[in-house]
Amino acid sequence: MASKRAAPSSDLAALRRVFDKAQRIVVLTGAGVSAESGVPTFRGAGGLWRTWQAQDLATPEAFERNPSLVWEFYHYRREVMASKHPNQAHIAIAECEKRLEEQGRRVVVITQNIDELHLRAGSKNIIELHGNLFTTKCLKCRTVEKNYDSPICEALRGKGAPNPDAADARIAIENLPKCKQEGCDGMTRPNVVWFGESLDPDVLEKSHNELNLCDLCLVVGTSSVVYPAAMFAPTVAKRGIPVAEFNIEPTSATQHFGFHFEGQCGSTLPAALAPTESEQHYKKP
Ligand code: BV8
Ligand code: ZN
Repeated sequence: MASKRAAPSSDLAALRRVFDKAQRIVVLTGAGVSAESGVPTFRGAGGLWRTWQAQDLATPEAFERNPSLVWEFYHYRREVMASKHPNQAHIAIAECEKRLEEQGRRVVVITQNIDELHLRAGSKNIIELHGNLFTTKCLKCRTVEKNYDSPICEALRGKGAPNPDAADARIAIENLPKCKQEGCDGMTRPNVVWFGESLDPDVLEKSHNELNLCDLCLVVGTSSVVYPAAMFAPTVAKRGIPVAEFNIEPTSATQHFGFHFEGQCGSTLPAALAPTESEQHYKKP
């Protein structure tokens, strides 16, 4: 019988003592960290676009079958971000990274999100596991391009409405977003990792390196159901490193962690990452 681990602690003072000593902190985030910014999560009520679950459209098969529909979905999510902003959780992580860097300590965000809110909050050490909503990949020359165009192409202007009765735009392939490389003109796709696609090996290697070196891991706003990200924090916990989960409810991974703080991470995370007693006395060399 596997040893049943004691229930996770919700003693913030105990976590803060661990945080005070930590030199290398990994913050693993999922859609829940952006929930209070108004960005719909995958599996919550907001996980629906028209009559689709996000994971029905975030696949190479869906793109193959109906690139116009998949581009409408990503176009909608890009346009939605114009009115969304980093919340107190993103800001607390970015401020903590900056403060601790001056003390020679490292904070790195490993995010499953593609919404760029950690970047916009000021985080510098960011690993995007599943790509980025504002980059495209050319199917012909494979170039990955940054792209903040709104709309990303004329044919998508005004398209992407999320309501179930909205008609699909049925855009011809030649009018979908194109590569901007000189003389290429190839068709592009969103540069995100779809279900059934492998993560970028460099991203995986960088992530494993940070996870192997960290002495504290925070897991924020993820249901821990999508692999391989779902294994990251439990693997750190198995190394005997403290792991603290921040979520509005327990998850399938909670049992692996020493700490679980229930609540909206826009409130619970800033309380956990605020300057500690000893930091007040830290003097820059
Ligand atoms: C892979 C980018 C190797 C796109 C995403 C069959 C065939 C092929 C693969 C598989 C298969 N079966 C299983 C797999 C593996 C699959 C997988 O894990 N599937 C799951 C569903 C079982 N994984 C993959 O395919 C990965 N690749 O394995 O490659 C391979 C290759 C070929 C064949 C086999 C293996 C690739 C996965 C990446 C998919 N892309 N995103 C896009 O965004 O459009 S995943 C997407 O969902 C997000 O990126 C995110 O990572 C993911 C999980 O969602 P969460 O972030 O956890 O969000 P969720 O809504 O679920 O939860 C939100 C949480 O926040 C909740 O817990 C909620 O309580 C909490 N919360 C809400 N509000 C708050 C809050 N917490 C705090 N405060 C709040 N205010
Ligand atoms: Zn190209």
